[in-house]
Amino acid sequence: MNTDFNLDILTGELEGSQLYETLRTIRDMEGYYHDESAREGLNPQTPVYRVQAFQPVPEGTEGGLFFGTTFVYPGLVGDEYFMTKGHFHVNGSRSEYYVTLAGVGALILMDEGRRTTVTPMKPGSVHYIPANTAHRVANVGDSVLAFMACWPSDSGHDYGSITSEGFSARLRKVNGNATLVEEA
Ligand code: PAN
Ligand code: ZN
Repeated sequence: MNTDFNLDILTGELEGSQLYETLRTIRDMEGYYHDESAREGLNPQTPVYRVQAFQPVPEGTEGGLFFGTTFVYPGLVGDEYFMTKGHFHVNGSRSEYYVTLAGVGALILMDEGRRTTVTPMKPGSVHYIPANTAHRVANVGDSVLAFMACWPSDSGHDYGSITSEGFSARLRKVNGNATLVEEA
């Protein structure tokens, strides 16, 4: 297998022969936003984010690393910014790096005690996501937010606890400002 590929460090675009592509549209985001009726009012085909990933070993392999770029499009569902679903790693000890390449956003982290914090993302910002920490990214700007990520190939993605319990706080646009609002 060819284990080299190219990253455009300005846009985040990956180029290579063996990349996985995932597109998440408004239709795919059922249950993730605070205002479900606002989501239902949007065109279901509207792109929310796209992921390109390089996975040189089978998912679940111990000791391997995966690499990917996520592009989060600008937009709102009600007053909540377009964002990734967010997840815990199934293998909770697995951590991850995010590096922002383009746009402005926010990294939303929630630890096992359901304490949620937010960190600004801008080109060049590097973020270490510790073990046992749910992670989600929101685009708070008017252009595409691109960030690259590197994570262990045996991390796994647990979305179920996000759809059932959610994060304890959400990033919402309040009086024009991105504001972390605790869930009622
Ligand atoms: C990232 C995410 C990517 C999409 O590669 O998988 O940004 O977000 P969701 O997986 O929450 O939809 C990562 O954190 N990998 O572990
Ligand atoms: Zn992850």
